[in-house]
This record gives sequence, structure tokens and C-alpha cells, in this order.
Amino acid sequence: MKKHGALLAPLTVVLTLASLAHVAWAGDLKGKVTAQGLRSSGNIVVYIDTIAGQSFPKPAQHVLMNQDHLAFVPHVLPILQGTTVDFKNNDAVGHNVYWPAVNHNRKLAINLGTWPQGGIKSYTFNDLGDVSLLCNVHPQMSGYIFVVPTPYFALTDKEGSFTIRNVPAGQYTLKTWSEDAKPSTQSVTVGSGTVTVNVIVKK
Ligand SMILES: [Cu+2]
Repeated sequence: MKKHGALLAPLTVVLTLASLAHVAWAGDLKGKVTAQGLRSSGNIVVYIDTIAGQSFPKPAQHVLMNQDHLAFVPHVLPILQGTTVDFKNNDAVGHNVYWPAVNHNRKLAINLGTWPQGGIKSYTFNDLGDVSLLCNVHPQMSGYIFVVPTPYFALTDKEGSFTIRNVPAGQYTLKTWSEDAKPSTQSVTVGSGTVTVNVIVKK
């Protein structure tokens, strides 16, 4: 028995270290988007595309899209596939919410209806791609939801900077979406620590 114990102890240490190392193999993906021919490099969705063999549970937590001062706030809302969005009217006037398509597929058009101040309607987005939000009471109102396949996404700030935290080590396809620019695609490798990438998007 004594001999067995002496052999097992180091083996346990090795296995424990191996599993710790596996957990630690993740990094932050930091970068800057340069938008050519656009007014701003802000409000651009940056995300890791579908990872073969991996699916992600639907987030339990709802995400809020406000109608506030006759605008959709935030203007662009990236979400993981399967997320439920709560549409809230914060104004003293009635607002409607509808979208004419999801990812250009008009069969996925929805009109949620019109409701007064303080009211919330919820919708779960299971289809990937861009959703152009409109209000049929106020034609000037416009916003976007962009549904992505992985939880590894970010929205650029005014300067075009973004950070996607805690991405497991691996090779991925990094994509962008903007309401004004063409989508971009590039490959990226994440190890441990911070990886810096530059992304160029074009009108
Ligand atoms: Cu409205």
C-alpha cells in the first residue's frame, strides 16, 4: 500500500497541474477597427464566428433595448444567439417595434406591436445576423440588433477600440458587422495573455 501511495501522489499532482493549465489557456483579444470611408469607427460589432463542434447555452439573463427620447438605445446591440431582449418604452408617447427581416430573410419579419410608457415586450433571437429595428409611429427611429454565434464579441467605442475578454486559446475567424460598412473576416490566434489585432473595414 505504501508503494502505491507514493506512486499515486505525484500522478495526482501532474493531473491537477494539467487541468489548471487548461483553464489558464485563455486570453484577451484587444484591437482597433479602422473604418475607411465612414464617419466613425464606433458602433461596429467584432465577434468570433461559429466554432466547429461548440455550442453555447442560451443566456438566462435578458438584455435591454430602450426606446428613449425617440431613439433606440443602444443604437447597436450585439447579442449571443438565443438571448432574450426586453424592449422597453421610456417615452411619454406610444412606440412600436418591428423588423422587416433578419439577416435579409423577410420570412423572419416580426411586428411586436405598439405599447405605452413603462411597458416591456420580450423576444428571443434564435436566428443569426442583423436585425434592423424600426418604429412605425416614428419613421426616423432606427436601431440594430446583431445576433452572433459565440459569446466572444464586443462593440467598438468611438475610437474603434474593442476588447473581447477571456477567449479560450485557439484559432478563430474574427468578423465584423457595421450598419454602414461591408463585413470583414480575418483569422486570429489566441493563446494566453493579450493578443492585439488591427481590423480594417471598408464602406
Ligand atoms: Cu416610436
